Amino acid sequence: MTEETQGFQAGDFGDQESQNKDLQSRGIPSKGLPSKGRPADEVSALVEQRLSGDLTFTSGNILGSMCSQPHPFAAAIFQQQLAKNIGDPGLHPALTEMEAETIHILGSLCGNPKAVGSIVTGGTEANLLAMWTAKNNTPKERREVVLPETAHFSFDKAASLMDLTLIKVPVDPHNRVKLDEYRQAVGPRTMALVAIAGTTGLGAVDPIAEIAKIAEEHHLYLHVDAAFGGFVLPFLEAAGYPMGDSVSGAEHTGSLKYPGVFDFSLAGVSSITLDPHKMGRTPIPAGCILYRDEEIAGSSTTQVSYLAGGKTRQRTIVGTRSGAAVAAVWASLQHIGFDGYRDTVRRCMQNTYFLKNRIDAMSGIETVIPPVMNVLGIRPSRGTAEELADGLRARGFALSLFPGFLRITLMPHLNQNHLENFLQVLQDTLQATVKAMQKEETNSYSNRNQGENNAR
Ligand code: 0PR
Repeated sequence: MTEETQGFQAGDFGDQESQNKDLQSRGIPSKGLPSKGRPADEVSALVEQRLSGDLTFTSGNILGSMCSQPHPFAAAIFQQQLAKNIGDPGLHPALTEMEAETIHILGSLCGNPKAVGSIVTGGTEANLLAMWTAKNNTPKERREVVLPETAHFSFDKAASLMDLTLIKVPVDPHNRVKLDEYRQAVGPRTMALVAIAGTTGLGAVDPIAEIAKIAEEHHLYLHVDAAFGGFVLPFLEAAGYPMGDSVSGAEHTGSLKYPGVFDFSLAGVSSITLDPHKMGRTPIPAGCILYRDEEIAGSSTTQVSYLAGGKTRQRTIVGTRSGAAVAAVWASLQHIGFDGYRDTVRRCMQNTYFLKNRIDAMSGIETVIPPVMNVLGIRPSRGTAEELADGLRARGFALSLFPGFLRITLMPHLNQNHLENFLQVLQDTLQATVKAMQKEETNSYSNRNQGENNAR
């Protein structure tokens, strides 16, 4: 991190005037649209200079993001197809066919070669689409969504946009939704059920087989958010991490018991979100919504009459849509293949266990739950998670902060050197915290003594 960006808070947009002054003091012209365009090499150097303060995946300092450095081949294809707008399929019939094939491949990976769907901007759009489709398939007296309290905030956006009521169900110590309470939350106003295959905070997987049974019993729409898990779970077993049986309620005790089936092979599942731009190694933006069949998906279709190629339809929230993303996802699937994804997952899992074991052996820090996927939660035994996050950030490392713990995502861009480096910094940060605390304790002790002496 450069000195210039150190005081910048995420989400703090700052005030424009002082930002402009700051840029000018660094010799960077900033105010508005220049009347004459600047030469490309000059602007290119400016872009580099302006953005050099951002963290990069390749440095190994980003440990809390669910995105990664895209596969170079996927990035090249993206670049090659930049001009394509798949929102106008009449212009790009071949690309439209390629999207259908991509959906077929991803559907097969999720237990249903006949799935239909779209490549979208990411997990948020996919979850919004799922809730929209559930709404369109359900009478209007039913507007409640039952979901785990760990669900991603995109469902809060869906609720706000579509006037839905979210019934958030607590989770157990393994971060899986509590089934009895989930069952009790289902009622006459329930519109849809949501289960998560890879929670945002800890990568946990809900008991999806049981939830699918509830969906079947009550004829309810069930959406599975596998934005993260969709490109991990199908490869775990082949990577050497055998899947346990979630139906029997097997707990993840750290003895390599992994979650069971999460996908369309469960009859109750109506739709699935999975994000190529997370563990699928593609450039941003690339999410995917899969529906079990045309009957479910059909309700969210908008007919468009005037585009090239005549009447067409859209089933996404956005209109103009990146065709480059579609080509990049298709090309990644072809180039990386099952074995490539299996190897990526294996490497990420090995890194996860490497880090977990080293952190477990360290004093002053512990892991939150045994990892289910390549997501690790850690919390300090002294001081708060916020303090630890700040300490690490001051030393250049970015982790995600959740209530009471920090999230490390062991994404494909991380290697053993990065992790060794991080462990050293983690150790230093923890020691610094302990020292600061000891100093504070000594100070308050000597202040107290001083006070008592003065009183005598
Ligand atoms: N569902 C789940 C389970 C998620 O974890 C996320 C995002 C979404 C849906 C929404 O996906 P999009 O962000 O693609 O719309 N999970 C990450 C998170 O919130 C997103 C992320 C990725 C955030 C990279 C930061 C980052 O650097 O942590």
